Amino acid sequence: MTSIALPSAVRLIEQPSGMSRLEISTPLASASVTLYGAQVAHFTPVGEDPVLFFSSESYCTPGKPMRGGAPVIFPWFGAHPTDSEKPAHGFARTRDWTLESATQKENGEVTLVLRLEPDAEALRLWPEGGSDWVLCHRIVIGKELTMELEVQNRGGSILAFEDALHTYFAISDIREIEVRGLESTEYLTVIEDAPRKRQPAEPIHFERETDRVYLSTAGQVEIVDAARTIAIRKEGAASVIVWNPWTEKAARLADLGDDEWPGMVCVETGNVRDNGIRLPSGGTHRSTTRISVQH
Ligand code: TA6
Repeated sequence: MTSIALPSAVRLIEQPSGMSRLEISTPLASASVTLYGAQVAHFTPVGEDPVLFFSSESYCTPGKPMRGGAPVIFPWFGAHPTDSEKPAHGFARTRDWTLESATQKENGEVTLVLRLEPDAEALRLWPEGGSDWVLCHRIVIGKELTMELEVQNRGGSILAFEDALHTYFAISDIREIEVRGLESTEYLTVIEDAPRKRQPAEPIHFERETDRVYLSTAGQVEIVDAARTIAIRKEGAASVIVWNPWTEKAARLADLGDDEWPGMVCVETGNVRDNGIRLPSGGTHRSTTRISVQH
């Protein structure tokens, strides 16, 4: 599955199902990254509870997305804009990526770089993307988790895409937490009384299914839970998507346990809808998210 020399902190666990993953264990944190989808499935700093949620009912078979960790969304967010037959949230999360490098620093920090390049299937699903793009996911596992998506446009025309990290966070109870940092920010939604609204000048509290795309926001976002605060900082990611399915939608999701929805919240970072990217020929776009735990 890979010919890359792995540092001692990184082990390749090959699965007959094709869902090989890298297990990382250092004095700073442990983590698990699947080559399928280049997805950070688990991240736990030493001395902390797991930071990411991963559904016990998640699919773990090629061709199906995994429900948990930080799925990589590219080149479109949500349903395909014109063809409902195409996979929701694009195809990056259901493709095998190539491990380009795995390195470890003296302080224990591990950096992985995974790469996705166009193939026939990608061209079939996304003809407008052509064959001249490269998507890299650089993952740094330390006391913090850093995930950086880099898109290179090696073609001769503008490359238009959306990208996101659809990160699932482990929380005590969605009804008890609040999300700060999006006060007074405009958001899009398809499940409220208007498609375009504005967050009041107060944190987000959760009392029902919540599915919001916050636009053009640069600041830090925080998930404030009783026992800890999870801080999410970002650069090159103008959108923040906040989602919890609540009872009825959770019951419709075969890959989410009916009783799991209170223990998760998605706070996703990327560039979607009004914030979609139009990358000029020869250009590179980087979207970086840093996740840390504070007490
Ligand atoms: O996170 C926002 C969202 O687009 C929700 O509408 C919901 O569909 C969620 O993503 C999960 O999507 P998935 O395709 O992973 O089931």
